[in-house]
Amino acid sequence: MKKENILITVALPYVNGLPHVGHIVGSHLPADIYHRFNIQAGNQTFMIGGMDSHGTPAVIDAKRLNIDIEYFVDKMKELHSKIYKKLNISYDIFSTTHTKTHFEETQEFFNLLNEHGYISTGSTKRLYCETCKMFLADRFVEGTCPYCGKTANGDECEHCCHTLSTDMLKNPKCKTCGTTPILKENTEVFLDLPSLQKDLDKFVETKRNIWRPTVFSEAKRLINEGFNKRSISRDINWGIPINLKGFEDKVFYIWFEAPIGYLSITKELSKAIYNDFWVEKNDNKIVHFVGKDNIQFHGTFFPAMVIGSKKFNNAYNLAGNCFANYEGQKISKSKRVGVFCGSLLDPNCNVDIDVFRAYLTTIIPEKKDTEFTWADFKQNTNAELANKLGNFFNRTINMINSYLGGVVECDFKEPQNDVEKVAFDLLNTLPNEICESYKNIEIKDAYKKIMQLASAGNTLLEQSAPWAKYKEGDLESVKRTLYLALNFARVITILFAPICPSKMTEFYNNQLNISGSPLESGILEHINEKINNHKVNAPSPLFPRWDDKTLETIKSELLNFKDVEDFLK
Ligand code: B3M
Ligand code: ZN
Repeated sequence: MKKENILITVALPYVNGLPHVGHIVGSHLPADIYHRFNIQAGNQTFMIGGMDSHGTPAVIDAKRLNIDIEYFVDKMKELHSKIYKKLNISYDIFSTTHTKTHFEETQEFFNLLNEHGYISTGSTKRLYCETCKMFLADRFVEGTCPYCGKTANGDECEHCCHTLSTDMLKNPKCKTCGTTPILKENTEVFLDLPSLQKDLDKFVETKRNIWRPTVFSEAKRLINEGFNKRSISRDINWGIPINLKGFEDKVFYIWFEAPIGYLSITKELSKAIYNDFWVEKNDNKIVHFVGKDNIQFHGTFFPAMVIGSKKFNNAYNLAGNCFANYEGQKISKSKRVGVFCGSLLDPNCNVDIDVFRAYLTTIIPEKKDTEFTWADFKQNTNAELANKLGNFFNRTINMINSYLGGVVECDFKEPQNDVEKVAFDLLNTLPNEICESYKNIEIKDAYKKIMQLASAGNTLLEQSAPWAKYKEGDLESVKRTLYLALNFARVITILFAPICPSKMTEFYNNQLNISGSPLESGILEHINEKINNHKVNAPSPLFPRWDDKTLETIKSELLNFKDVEDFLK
């Protein structure tokens, strides 16, 4: 297979909060699994991310906590990094938009857009708070959403996901003091989206069969609605100063500069990688992983900026997800609905990360909204991990030890009966299908098929009954069955490793007794090879079953809510 170069970007989390499971399944986890799979496939793959450190959310939070904003964003980056590390998310770099590199990259990007005539200035009436003596940008104001009637911030409605501008809010109020703002003339910098619309539409059309249907249709819907010029300046003193005469005391709108963070963070990783992906014209692929509320910006606004730059490359794919809910409700920090990842940093949190990742993989909202429930978490752990996969592994290693002294040696040329034939065919076809699913970023599908392999392994053992054959003295049959079972186990271990990296590595080395890593570069080129004349080690259970008490313990550890203030004291 031809090798590819892939740059994976993960939506840059806002600095004003810690991630919850919705964020993890919406971007970080699928990106990580895709990253690990591509390394296995022998592709040159990088994964980048970082803190979205500017904008009104940061200002508001630092003020609320009464701490220096520089210190605040630094600390938040550290906390986020720790959480992703704990979850075994394999970032090559997790940086921030608050770097010199990013300031320069943003200002250069702006210059390009300006040179090509896509920037204009003008004055507009904007909400102004006479008590606070300031224009109320984005989250400094809240009011009633014109689309759904619920309370929304000035930049977006969390309820219906519409992007808003502050003037669209009904009954606006200053978030700091509650005053009803007045309209006051303000000078602003605009990005000329209408002149980019046609080229954007052309670009999006090329994605008809590449982007997921949900992502493609959302971008098309927005393009068909049409764009106005979009203000990219904000009247706050935290962010990247606008490098345009007369506007130096304003900063860039966060959604203008944050996506440029993908470029600057790649540059921090390596100048050569930056050129290779963002500048050179070649077959390299950039793939964005984003949650539902980020689809519009990554499907329209940012690609339009990239087109307008006439220099940089747009992403090849946009893996936009839907929402993950929690026990029938929308995840909400203010209502404490959901699992929030601050809890993972508590030293007493002993949740097995691979078991957690495995369940989270089953609720990646690839095609539609999904649901986190404790009952499903337990069910997945017991029925899939323990009973299906773990049990198959354990029985296989156990029987190889009991009946064959730990060594599988078998001259298996072709299947000799129907049971063997079914197993042998699956062993030779399913792995390729699983790789296809991973490649197409259909990770849930890959998961299901891996479990299908484990089931097929169990069926093989059931129907061949090596324990009975052993008693009958038919050692040849025992060998044939366990040869197949061992090879099933090897293949499953490698293919499940992107999802459960620690457990699969442990099983691969310690029980299957294969050296190296199941995640090593290029390993999938050998996926269809068989091992033989091989000695395994002693068995040991990999995935313990949970009873209700275990579930309660896990639940209390994961629901041990820890917010920013718990770490910044
Ligand atoms: N920070 C929104 C979010 O955290 C935003 C993403 C930026 S990606 C360039 O959901
Ligand atoms: Zn709304």
